[in-house]
Parts: sequence; structure tokens; C-alpha cells
Amino acid sequence: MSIAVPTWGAGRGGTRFCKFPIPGEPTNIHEKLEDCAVVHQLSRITPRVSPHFPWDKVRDYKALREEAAAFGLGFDAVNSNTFEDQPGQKISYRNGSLSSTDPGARRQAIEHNIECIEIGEKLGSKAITVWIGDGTNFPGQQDLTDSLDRYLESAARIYAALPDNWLMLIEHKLYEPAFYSTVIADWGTSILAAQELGDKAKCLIDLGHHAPNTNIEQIVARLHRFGKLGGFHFNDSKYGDDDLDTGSINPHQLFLVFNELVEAKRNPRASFDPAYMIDQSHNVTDPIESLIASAEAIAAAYAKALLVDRQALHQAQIDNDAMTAFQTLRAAYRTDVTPIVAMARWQAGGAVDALAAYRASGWRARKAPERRSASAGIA
Ligand code: LRH
Ligand code: MN
Repeated sequence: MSIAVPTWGAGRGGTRFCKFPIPGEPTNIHEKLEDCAVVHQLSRITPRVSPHFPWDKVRDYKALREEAAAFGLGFDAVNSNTFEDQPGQKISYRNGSLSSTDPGARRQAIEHNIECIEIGEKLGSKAITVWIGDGTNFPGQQDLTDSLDRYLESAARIYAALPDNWLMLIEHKLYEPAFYSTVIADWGTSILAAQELGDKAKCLIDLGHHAPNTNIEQIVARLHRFGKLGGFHFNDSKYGDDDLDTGSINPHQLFLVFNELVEAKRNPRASFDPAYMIDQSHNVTDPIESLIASAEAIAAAYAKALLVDRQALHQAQIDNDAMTAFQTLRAAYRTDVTPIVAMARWQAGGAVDALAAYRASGWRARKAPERRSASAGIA
């Protein structure tokens, strides 16, 4: 298994209240690639980065692809951005983007997504992730069906621009930035849109995009059952879309997600090749440390899921022996896989203890003098 790290996760994240940069954090895509290379050098399971446009915009994408390749990195799904207005943008997305009532805003958003596909082709990506914040804050603000129909019409235009071997990953989210209704709010709307669009449209599950206590592992099973499981944005959350480190709050849920993925791999529907990507906001840690720890948490969850005695589990399910079924899962979950994951990492040329190796490297302090991050001067 291998995971893609988000370019936007290489820098410190923040909230609407404040962002606290750290000395030596990356300030552009080139420095972000360097830091993503450090994560892969030590963890050996993050060989790809997922870029976001226009945040990672450059003049020469061929050169950027070569720059990443020199670091042993490739590019995973590109991410479009029609949830912010860019300086000099003709039409604001304040009333939505792909579902806006304004045909000009829809056209602008469609053209941006098609531009992201063209950039992705130069970078060697094979998918575009389309998340839109479109929605409402008041009952009655928009017709709930017309807004979805406008989205579907726009998404079909983006779908039509997909190269043959590309995927369009639809990312649902229950709320935020809209707080009454969201056009693509849940997996149900996402799978119906993906079925409406065609075989190259699949659904992406961001673990933080659900109501508290949602059974996300069942969503994994459902999307796979209908051949629409396209990928993941791994993170963790306690309340909302907190974008906390993967496995840091609810490691058991992460295990149960991978348990479904191991079952899915045994029963492939359509093509089973979900994209594993991290999508986090590192507000209080060194981003490299959080990416290393999150990659480890994902590898550990997968290793534990591989340890499940599937024959015993399936027999207990047939026998309706709930306790044996649960204890079969729990036995795998209780297994400490840290040594086997460390051995696999070491055999792949990585560090036995990646976090300790990173700290010992003094990387961040070494980078601070050459990276004039916004934190400069603030103790
Ligand atoms: C939306 C989201 C989406 C990204 C953004 C950075 O909450 O998860 O995947 O585009 O975060
Ligand atoms: Mn996401």
C-alpha cells in the first residue's frame, strides 16, 4: 500500500481564528516537495503528493514533475478550488460554484476544473478530486433540487474533459462552509451523482466529512458494493471536520475501515484501486512529524486488518456467533504491529523509528535560515 500526502499539509494549518506558522516551514511548492520527500525517505510509504490549484500553481509543470521525480515523488490526484475567490477573479463564488444560479460562475468553475485536469496530465496525475463548498445557510435560500441539477450539468462538462484513463473523485461533506444545506452532503448524493456521470466518476471519503458517530466503514462497504469506491482523505476528528492526525482520536474506526478494505479486496467489484490520500491541517505540530505519524497509523491499521482470521470471522457470521465474530476482529486489533511495520519500513530503506530519525536530523532548524516563513522573528 502507498499513500499520497497533501501539499497543503506540508505547511502549518490554522483555523479562522489564527494560524501559527513555525520557523523553517515550507513557503512554496518547491519547499513543500522537499518536506514531502523527507516524509517518504523515512516512512517509505508516501511516494506521491496530491497538489491543490491554484495554491501550487507554477509556470513550468514539466519541470515541477522532474523536480518531484528527483525526490522520488510522483503526483496523485489534483484538487480543484472553487471554494475561494482568487485575486483578479472575474466572478465571485460567494453564491456557489458548480451549482451557482449564475451561469458565468458555473462556467468559470468548470473551466478551472478543466485547467486542473490539463495541469494534472503534465504532472502525471490520473485523477481529479472535486470538492465544492456550495450550499445554503437558510431554509429557502436555494431550491435543493435545482442546485443539484445545476451541479450535475456542470460536473458532466468536467467529466467530458477527462482523459481516458482518468477518474473524477467526488468528495462529499455534510456541512461547512454552508451550515443549513450542502449540495454534495453525503455518500448517497455522491454515489447517485457518480452513477449519473459515468464509469470514470467515483466517490471519495474524507473521514472528517460526516456527522459524529457515522458508521464510515459501512459507507466504505456500500460504495465498494456498487463499484464506486474511488478513494480516501484520511484524517481524524472529534467534533466536526477537524482535520486532525489520522488515528489520533479514533484508531479503532480506522482499523474497521481497513477491515472493510481487506474484505473489499477479496471481493473486487469493477476495479478495486482506491486512492489513499491524507488530508489534514497541522495546527500545533511540525507538519512532517504529523505526516510521518499518520502514515504509520494508516500502515498499522492496514497491518492489523490483514491479521484478521477471515475464515473464523466468516464462520462466526454464518453461525450468528456475535461474540466470536467480534473477538476475532478484536484479536487482530489488539495485536501490536509496531515492530512488523518498523521492520517493513527498514527493509524498504526507511527508518526503524521515523519520528526519532526526523527529530535527530534537525531538518526544521536547518531549513529555518533559508526559508523566510511568516513566523520569522516571533519567538
Ligand atoms: C474540504 C477538504 C477538501 C480540500 C480541502 C483542503 O474540507 O477536505 O478535500 O480541498 O479540504
Ligand atoms: Mn478532503
